[in-house]
Amino acid sequence: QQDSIQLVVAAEVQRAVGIDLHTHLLPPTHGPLCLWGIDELLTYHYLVAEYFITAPASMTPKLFYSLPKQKQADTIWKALFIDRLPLSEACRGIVTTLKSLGLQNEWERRSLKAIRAFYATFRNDGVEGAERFCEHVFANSGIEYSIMTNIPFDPNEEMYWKPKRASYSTRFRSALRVDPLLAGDKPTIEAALRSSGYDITLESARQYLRDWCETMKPEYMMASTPHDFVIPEGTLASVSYKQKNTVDSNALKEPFAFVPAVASHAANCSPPEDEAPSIIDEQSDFLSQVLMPVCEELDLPVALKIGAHRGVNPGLKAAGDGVVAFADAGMIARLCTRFPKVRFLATFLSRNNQHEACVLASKFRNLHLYGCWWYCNNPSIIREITKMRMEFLGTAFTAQHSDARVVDQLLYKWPHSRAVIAKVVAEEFVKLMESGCMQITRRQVRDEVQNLFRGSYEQFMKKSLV
Ligand code: RAT
Ligand code: ZN
Repeated sequence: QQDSIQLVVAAEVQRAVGIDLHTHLLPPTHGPLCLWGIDELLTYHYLVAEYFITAPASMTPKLFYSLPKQKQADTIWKALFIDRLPLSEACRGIVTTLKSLGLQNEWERRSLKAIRAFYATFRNDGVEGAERFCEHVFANSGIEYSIMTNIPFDPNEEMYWKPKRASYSTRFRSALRVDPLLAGDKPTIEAALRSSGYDITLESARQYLRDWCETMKPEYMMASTPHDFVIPEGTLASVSYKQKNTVDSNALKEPFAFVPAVASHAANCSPPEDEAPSIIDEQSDFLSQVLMPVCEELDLPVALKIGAHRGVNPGLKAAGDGVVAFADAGMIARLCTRFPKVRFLATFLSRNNQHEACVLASKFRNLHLYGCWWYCNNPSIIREITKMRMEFLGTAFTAQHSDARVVDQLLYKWPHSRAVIAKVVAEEFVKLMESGCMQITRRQVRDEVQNLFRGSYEQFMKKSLV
């Protein structure tokens, strides 16, 4: 019976049609912002970072980035796929993707030329070809739709939304990314308000968000918190951005110069809301005075990605982001308590935060855990995190999101994750059966699996918090 439960779980995980809760994918109608194809795959920032581990000293990041994209791809192909075996997770992903596209022979021959020729058959048909390719990828990865990362503060993206929102494929839904609000990045916020003709006041900042929500119709707001993001205990009204005001900024360029979250920073917090100035100034607290009120008003959740330290090796650009910062997970508890009507989706970058995250998710009905993010998106860590979450939460969490930047990546990130998740789920079912729950139906297996791939998220999004 244990063998058969394993087979049933594997089959159900395989057939589950999921929602990809966080990606950086944009629809083909966003023109060059929709990334797909072998050159984009090979220049994915995970592979750029891996390439530089063994790159010759003569190849500096500056030189690398000055090359045309195809040359960058050629360089990585030779170093990571011809001179070595593609053993890392990101490298193996390319092999899985090529196989899934029917390019096994081309891969075996290491013929980048033949692989490019395959993609050209789509590319030659312009947006239509891109749509066709996307459709193929979504259908084959078992994903109904992916949630984008839409950044209003990015002028490159703005043109696809304004003056008139372009209609785009239903395979994509929006999430409005608001990192500058959590980072207290006053210059960026002011510049965005100014360039769109808003006054520099807190009410205008709220209106700016409302207007973008009206345009993008996001499923949720989202942000990755700065690595030293703190909400001091006891001062729930406000957030402190330590590095901005109190820490020598040079110290923060050092990879390990993390500043511990200490309550003394409460001194930097904004005054309570009733005394809050309406003009944006150094004391403005964009989280409690702008983001949270708009989320409450529009009943929009906030998805937080917690624990990334950006620009650790700035020369590598996106590939240089992200020493994993152990975060103050208590700040999630403080947010959930202070804003009980706001739904929080959360995922942590540090493996060390995962246990605390599970405990917190069992304490707050307005908190939902999702995905194994970025440096946690490796089979061994997905396994560990998923198991831990199931032991704490049953299936009341979302097992995975892809974080894909290139459409084709759905063809490897999802199968790789499904393989691990299926094993973990089967193990948990076997444990349950061994404890005496012998009558488990296929329907029950299907429902529980479905929860992990979309159901729990959908229930969380619908549940009433008032
Ligand atoms: O995984 C990634 O691609 C990272 O670079 C980040 O984009 C991260 O996922 C994020 O959304 O901040
Ligand atoms: Zn991301």
